[in-house]
Amino acid sequence: MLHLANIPPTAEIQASDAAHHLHPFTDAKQINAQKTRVITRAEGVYVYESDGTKLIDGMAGLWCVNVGYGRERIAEAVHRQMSQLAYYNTFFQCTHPMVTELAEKIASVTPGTLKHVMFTNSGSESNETIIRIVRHYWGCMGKPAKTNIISRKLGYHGSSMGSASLSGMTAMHRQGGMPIPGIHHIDPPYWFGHDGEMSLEELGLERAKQLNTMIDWLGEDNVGAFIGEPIQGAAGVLIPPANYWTEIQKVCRARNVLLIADEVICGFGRTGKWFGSETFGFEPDMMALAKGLSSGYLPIGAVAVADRVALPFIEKSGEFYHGYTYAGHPAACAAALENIKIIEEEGLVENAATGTGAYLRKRWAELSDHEMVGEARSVGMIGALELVPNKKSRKRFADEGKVGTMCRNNSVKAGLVMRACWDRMVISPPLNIAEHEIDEIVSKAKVALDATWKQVKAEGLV
Ligand code: PXG
Repeated sequence: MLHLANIPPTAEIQASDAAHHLHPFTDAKQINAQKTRVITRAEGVYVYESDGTKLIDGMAGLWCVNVGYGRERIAEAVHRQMSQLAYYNTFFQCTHPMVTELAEKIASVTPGTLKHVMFTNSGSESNETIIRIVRHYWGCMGKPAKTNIISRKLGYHGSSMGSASLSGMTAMHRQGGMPIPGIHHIDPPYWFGHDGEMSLEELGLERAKQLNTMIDWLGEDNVGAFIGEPIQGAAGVLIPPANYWTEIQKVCRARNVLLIADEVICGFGRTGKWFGSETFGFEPDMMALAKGLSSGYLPIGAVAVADRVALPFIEKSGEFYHGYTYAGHPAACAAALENIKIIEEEGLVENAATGTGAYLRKRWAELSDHEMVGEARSVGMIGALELVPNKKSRKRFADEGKVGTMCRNNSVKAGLVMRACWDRMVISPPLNIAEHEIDEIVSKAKVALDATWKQVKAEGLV
């Protein structure tokens, strides 16, 4: 294994970080006062801090390191590619072997007729590209008013103006002119969080009905697309009722509205099939991809487009005035190709479904016995715990997010990276995790839950 020499002392890194580095989704004043944790290396499912602290990474980085850390063969593939062709663009009648090979590979692993791929550098850019394609597509089809796009509250689609507008996070919208015109949000299919007494199936039907009502309200000729994550990750792993996506698909097809799956988290095996839309039985017209596409080894994203959209679009679009300098970057494509080879060779998709994924789901479900856990849910290798003051009801803690943050801090103290989405604790580990490592996640999660419950009671939060 390679070791990087000359890492400066931790205090020096933290001081430099505070002085010069503005972090994403962070209160800078608060973090500078607290000091950052410095991660210096990672191997398998473990990350290491500068002081040697070892953490088991229940989050695969940020929902992305599907093949685990330390894959020398990805580093070697990138090195080979950079030595041969470090960069060239794919504008102006040019292409290169890596980008065509990756486009063909994506077309082969995606279901149905998603045979056409436009490259980006992130999930945000993939969704930004989707907004551009939807609007130009309908313009080309002689329906230029179909500019409106419907998404869900609590959805997360990225942080650029368009993708943050698609996102249903009101705190983001409040920070500056969002959503942009033409984006509308309906309620998410979040059973545990809904205030009423609907069954799962009733909730699935009701949410699809909401989509239909929104289309009625906007007018069918003004609605271009509906977009959603198969499982809403950043909201706290909201797993929809089994009938939800098929009902949504019925509405989209009946109303001539494109159906778009944001597969940035769910794609590349996370849910036990290659794509979350396969797990939930629907056929999107477009997919947003990123994260697991390269397991985060290099930044790359993509939009996969089905024949029924791509073929008429290609025929009628003329020049599509959209694209990024680094789209289809040769080194990022090399990383993605090697990553997909690993997923295939090691059977990581099947592993998430029936191998260690099945073990993870069994062990994760045991956590529902804990006094503070209202629900322990999971699919494939993604899961969540609902933290509640009284497990007999779905009622929340008064100050939403406070207890989740406590639990997150206790979890890191116990040696486990588990993320808090408000009061929902989530995991999304590398897909090659071993059973004994799952045992470690579950036992450390229990330690964190116990410590948090004690604190909650001591502070009178129940
Ligand atoms: N779509 C989905 C479904 C995502 O989860 C994006 C798009 C945007 O991808 P980029 O590559 O532009 O970040 C994401 C990203 C969190 C968290 O706090 C989640 C994401 C990003 C940052 C933080 O859980 N997901």
